[in-house]
Amino acid sequence: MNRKSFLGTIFSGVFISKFGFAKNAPGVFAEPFSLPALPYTYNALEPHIDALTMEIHHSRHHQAYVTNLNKAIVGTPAESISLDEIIKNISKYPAAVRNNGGGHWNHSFFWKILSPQKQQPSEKLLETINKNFGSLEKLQSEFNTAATSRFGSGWAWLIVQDGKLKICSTPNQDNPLMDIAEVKGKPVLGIDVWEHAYYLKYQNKRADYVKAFWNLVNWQEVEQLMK
Ligand code: MN3
Repeated sequence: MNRKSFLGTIFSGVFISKFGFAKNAPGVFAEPFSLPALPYTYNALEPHIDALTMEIHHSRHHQAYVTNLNKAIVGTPAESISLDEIIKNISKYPAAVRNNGGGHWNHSFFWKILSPQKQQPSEKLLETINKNFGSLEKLQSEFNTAATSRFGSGWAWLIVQDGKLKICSTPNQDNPLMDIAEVKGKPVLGIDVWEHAYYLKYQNKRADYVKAFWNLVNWQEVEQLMK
């Protein structure tokens, strides 16, 4: 069943979107993609990420990626293709799909790997980290370098590539799942280093934002993503 016929059978109620988030089905004429609800409140990540930044980031920036992605695919075959499939074959799509589809995927991912409660990686995850990087500190230092040295806007990532953990970064709203990515793999952790993600609180001090990010990592989710 494609997305359109599915929406045609469901007039209201809750279902799971192709991205895996529960959402309300607004009706037959729903746009294909919609903004996932945050799994916590806007102020939940204080003091590391302030409430106003979270509100603008989610309700305006992420919403704009969703709105513009829907505009870019309306009337095209992409309307009935999952976002993961679109991302995997992104070289076949116009820039508007790459930028906004990437924006929607990356932000949906980002909200899930943040946690209001400070977490420690499990013993098992630490073992894997030690095997790949030597220590958690070394992983963090390599990740921080990728995040702070990404020129302009983009993301830094921890990925699984051929069973190994690696650090990489991408420009704009690209990600390592895209066929055009320089370094490819499955993201298990990522940080948005666009200025809109940190400027209100940290201004030009991206390194301080990256350092604060480690207080928010949802290690349970990271471990889950590695399976
Ligand atoms: Mn962003």
